[in-house]
Amino acid sequence: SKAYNCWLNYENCSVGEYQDFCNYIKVKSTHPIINTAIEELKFGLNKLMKKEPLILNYSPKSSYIFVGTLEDLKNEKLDVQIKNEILKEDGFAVKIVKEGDTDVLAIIGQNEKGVLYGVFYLLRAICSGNSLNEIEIEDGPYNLLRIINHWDNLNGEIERGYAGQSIFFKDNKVVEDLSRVKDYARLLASIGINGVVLNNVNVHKYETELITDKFLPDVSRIADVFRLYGIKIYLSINFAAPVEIGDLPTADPLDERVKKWWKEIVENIYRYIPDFGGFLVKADSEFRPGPFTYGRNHAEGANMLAEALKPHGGLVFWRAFVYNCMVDWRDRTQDRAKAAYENFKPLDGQFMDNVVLQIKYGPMDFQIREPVSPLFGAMEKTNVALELQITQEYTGQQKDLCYLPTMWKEILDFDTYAKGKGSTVAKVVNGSLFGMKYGGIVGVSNIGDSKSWTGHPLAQANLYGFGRLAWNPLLSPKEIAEEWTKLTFGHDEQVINTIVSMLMASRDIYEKYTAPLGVGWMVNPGHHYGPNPEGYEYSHWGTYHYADYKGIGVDRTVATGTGYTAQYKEPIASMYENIETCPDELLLFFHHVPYTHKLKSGKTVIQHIYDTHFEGAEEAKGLKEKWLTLRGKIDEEIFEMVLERLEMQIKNAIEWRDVVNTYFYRKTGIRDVHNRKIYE
Ligand code: BDP
Repeated sequence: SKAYNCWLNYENCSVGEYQDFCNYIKVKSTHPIINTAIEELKFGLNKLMKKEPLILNYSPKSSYIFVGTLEDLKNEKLDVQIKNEILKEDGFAVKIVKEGDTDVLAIIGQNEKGVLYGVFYLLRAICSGNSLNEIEIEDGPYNLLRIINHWDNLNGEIERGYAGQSIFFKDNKVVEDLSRVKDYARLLASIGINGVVLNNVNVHKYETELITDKFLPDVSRIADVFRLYGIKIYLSINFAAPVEIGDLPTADPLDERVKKWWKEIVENIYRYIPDFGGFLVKADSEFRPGPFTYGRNHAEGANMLAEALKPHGGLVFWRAFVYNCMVDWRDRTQDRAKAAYENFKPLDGQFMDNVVLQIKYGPMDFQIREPVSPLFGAMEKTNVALELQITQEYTGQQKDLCYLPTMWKEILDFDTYAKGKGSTVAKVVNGSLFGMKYGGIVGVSNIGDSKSWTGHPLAQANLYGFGRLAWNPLLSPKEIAEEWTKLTFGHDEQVINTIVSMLMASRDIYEKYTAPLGVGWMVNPGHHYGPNPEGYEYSHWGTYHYADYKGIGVDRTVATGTGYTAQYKEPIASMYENIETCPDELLLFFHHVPYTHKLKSGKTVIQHIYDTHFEGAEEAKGLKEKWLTLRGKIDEEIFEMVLERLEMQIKNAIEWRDVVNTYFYRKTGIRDVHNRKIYE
């Protein structure tokens, strides 16, 4: 179905002025990834022209498309000038060049993956209606590592998954039929993804064995599928594996037996999967085991694994999501936001060069509004990667529309001032700011075995946008939304304008009807959907807002609070520390204020809460109104699927509005100045 084909449906468009080039494809290489590239080009052009191009290994008499690497080009007589800083790893060029008198559309990759990306670029350009004059490009990824994390369990469930069951695992086995995995690999390669972690960071009993002979033959089948699309696979591991599945009495990373155990495990993995990417590790976090158990630090833990992987070219993604999830809520000096920095800053410089510290974008946990983690400006001698959550755990669970590239772009553009002005997160995580070897962007997957992959068909835009921003963080969220909408729904102006405007407004709308002013949470504990203003207020997870009858917010200042603001560089530290300069949208993240505190907008905090909640719920209704104008203009199945979700969103938004407004009215006794109905 159309929902299944996502942005690769090649409908609603045609080859147009590209026609002359598209009858012949010349390729000499038989590299498996080039074969994939040819297969994709053939498939796409066939759909666009309703006719198969001919594949040749010689030059035809008329115009054609040349496909090959820079290396392949050496044997050709094409007159190609490549100016760019000779195409970064995985980069490509698409150009119209001459061979004698013949015009040739050349797709040239820095490597085979680059060729595949070039093919997808060409197909995207044709389907976006870009004219032949605009086709020329030399492009390379901004980030070396563009990775998707799956939180899939072997029993087929997906932790925080809102789009069905795993496409990899079922009944504690790898699925037999991997055709869906292949379709997934196509989608990912088309947006430049080059790595996938197959299993959940919470590695339970069965998953611990994924690294053993019991599962490796099947895991390697998955690797075989992804390999053809230039995607490496990685596995999440259990730090206590030597104890749990080995015979060792300890998992102490400095113990020789433990080192040897991991070395052998890793050697065995590479026997099955010669291009295995490496490990992802959640250690000493939310009851997962880690080096702390043995009195070791996280550099010692990570390096032990890195040493085992190094000879094979493997990486360790070590997560910075380490905090005490058993905080005493009565102790106001405790601050979960400080944990990642406190744990990892002192270790800067101690990690091996094949360790990548994977840092969630904010200091808490994927809220709709958080400041950017101060760790990004602080690790100057460590490879780092930015972790985003594509799956909408706290952002509407793929029932509510929430286009996330708008948020991600703010994060990537955030200036850490680590080396003066212009030290953006984008530059930190691609390694350029501090001259690091590895860097990149990681996203927790939002797909499952649902018909549309993502449950909410419009949530496909988040996966698409993730890949596009990981490739090029300089793109704007709006450009990406337009591109995605055209590829998915075609070129009808009204369709494009309507969907793009819905996507672009959606993050603000969601923020308006949920937790206000950066305070976060207020969700139902456990599953995290729907409002519950004190759901986590007296629990040990460390996610408090401290609302009482006088005020709300967390004082994280140095002057009177937890001192978190000091983890930022100047001038950011002072900007947050000072209530006058702290941005409204993060006020309650950094300050505890009375409800009558005036925001920069001129409104009091309490009135802002009322207003945004009334507005948010109305705007959620407005999304449905907009969508209804598209009836008959887009695929009916998708239309209905989205409509159903928009109705769920309206219900959710109304519930949030009423619960949050009532909660604050009761806390404060302060009336809404407009006297709207609040359920007292
Ligand atoms: C939280 C999720 C939990 C994950 C954890 C993590 O609620 O399911 O295991 O993050 O990232 O957001 O490890």
